[in-house]
Amino acid sequence: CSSGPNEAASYRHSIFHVIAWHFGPLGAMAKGEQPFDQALFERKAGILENLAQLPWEGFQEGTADGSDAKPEIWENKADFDAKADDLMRETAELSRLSREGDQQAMLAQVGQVGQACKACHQEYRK
Ligand code: ASC
Repeated sequence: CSSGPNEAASYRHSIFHVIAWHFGPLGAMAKGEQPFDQALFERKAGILENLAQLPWEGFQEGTADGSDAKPEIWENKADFDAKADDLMRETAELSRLSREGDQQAMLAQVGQVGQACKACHQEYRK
């Protein structure tokens, strides 16, 4: 797998791509664009809980070039890290709720995860 000069950026971008792949159907279920499927939801929520832990080690100093990452990430690292924690916490909650099987709570939590994605993108993605 070739990754170009900025391997850290390629790494984290790949993870976010896989996260978006698994989040897509859950977002569609939450919007009523796809029928609710407990088994699928539970499987993807578990995957997302694990995936959410992976991108952050790719945000090394000096790896903004040629990526969508804004330099502000490294100027506000504590805030960025807090937003990373938010995604990890919200996806862990999604996974926990999926094992309880309360459909309404699960679909509401999809919104919380989406908010965690969005909050970071607004400030730190070009
Ligand atoms: C997605 C996706 C995001 C988030 C965000 C939620 O499906 O790719 O970045 O949801 O749009 O607001």
